[in-house]
Amino acid sequence: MKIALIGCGFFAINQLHGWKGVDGAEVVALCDRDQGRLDVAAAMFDGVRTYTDAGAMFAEGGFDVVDIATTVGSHRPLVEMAARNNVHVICQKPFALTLSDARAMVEAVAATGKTLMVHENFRWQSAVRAAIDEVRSGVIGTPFFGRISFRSGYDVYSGQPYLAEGERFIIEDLGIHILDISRALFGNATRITATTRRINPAIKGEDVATMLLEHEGGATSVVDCSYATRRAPETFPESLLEIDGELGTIRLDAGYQLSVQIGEQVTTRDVSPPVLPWASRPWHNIQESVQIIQQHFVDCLRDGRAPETSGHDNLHTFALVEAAYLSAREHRTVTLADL
Ligand code: NAD
Ligand code: 89Y
Repeated sequence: MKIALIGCGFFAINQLHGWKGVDGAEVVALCDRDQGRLDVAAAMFDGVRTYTDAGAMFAEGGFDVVDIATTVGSHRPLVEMAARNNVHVICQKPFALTLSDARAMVEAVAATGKTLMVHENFRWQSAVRAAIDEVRSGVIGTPFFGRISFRSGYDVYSGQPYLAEGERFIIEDLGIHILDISRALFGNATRITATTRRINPAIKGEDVATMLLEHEGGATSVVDCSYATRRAPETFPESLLEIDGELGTIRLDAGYQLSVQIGEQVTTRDVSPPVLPWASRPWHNIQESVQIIQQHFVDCLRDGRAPETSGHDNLHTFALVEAAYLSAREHRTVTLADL
């Protein structure tokens, strides 16, 4: 698979390192409007073609997949450009600005018969995946309750200044991942109730969100996110999990400790992610998941199956984001089927 990447910014550097470690993929073209960022990314690859204009890159072609790593405002035009040029697409989260944009983007790629995956990587973090695998194995029976918790005081604004500037922050940026983990564990949600707060006066959007979800299978989950929580140990960027099933419980605790309890029997194992050669703490957890989701995408294309976080699948996660903001704004429970 020949890969072209658009948007060589803060996070794309991880994606570029990730692609180097993926079997069956080769980065052949890079695009960024910013020549300086383009040059930094291009230095990672011998003989890569570079462009400051995505249209020019598509016009020259020569790649099978476009990996869109820009911020959300450009996702719809770039996904639609990719569809017009008949290539497979990976697009970073948040997939779109609105649910109607997201639906149009999914339709545009579906009409070409190509594959669209949203880069929704948190469910692929190896520690989170270990918990998902335990749930899916049925070891604790049918889950009836879950808490997925992400609470931190880590300064995310210095690396991603735009996070401090948008009307929306934590649900759209981070909560989207945590809601997606909840879907991976418990299936689609039918209703959501949310509250939001802004604690940090230096930012525009909300930095705290607490969400209650009812799932189709009958489970209830609590998804809570905060970037206003000072605590030791600082757990960024760990998602902590508690899952109660009819036969037992699963917990992913701070420090990547996974416990499975069946009756009185508790088994705890260390599921710490490796620090890949190009990665650095504390981001290594996220960085590893980037390479895993990229390999998953290539494997899915090779096997002719849909990626777990296909564009179609991600509409459910994206709808939860929209519904959470609506719920918080109108102080009411939102039924997903109404969106
Ligand atoms: P960034 O602003 O650092 O980088 C974006 C780059 O895209 C910039 O260099 C900009 O010049 C370029 N760009 C924008 N529009 C363009 C266009 N039309 N054509 C060519 N280049 C264009 O942003 P970032 O922090 O790297 O975030 C990028 C995306 O990654 C966001 O959607 C963010 O939410 C997401 N992200 C995901 C994770 C994750 O774990 N999945 C983590 C961090 C960020
Ligand atoms: O942008 C966010 C993401 O997707 O993961 C963590 C992050 O970088 C900051 O919240």
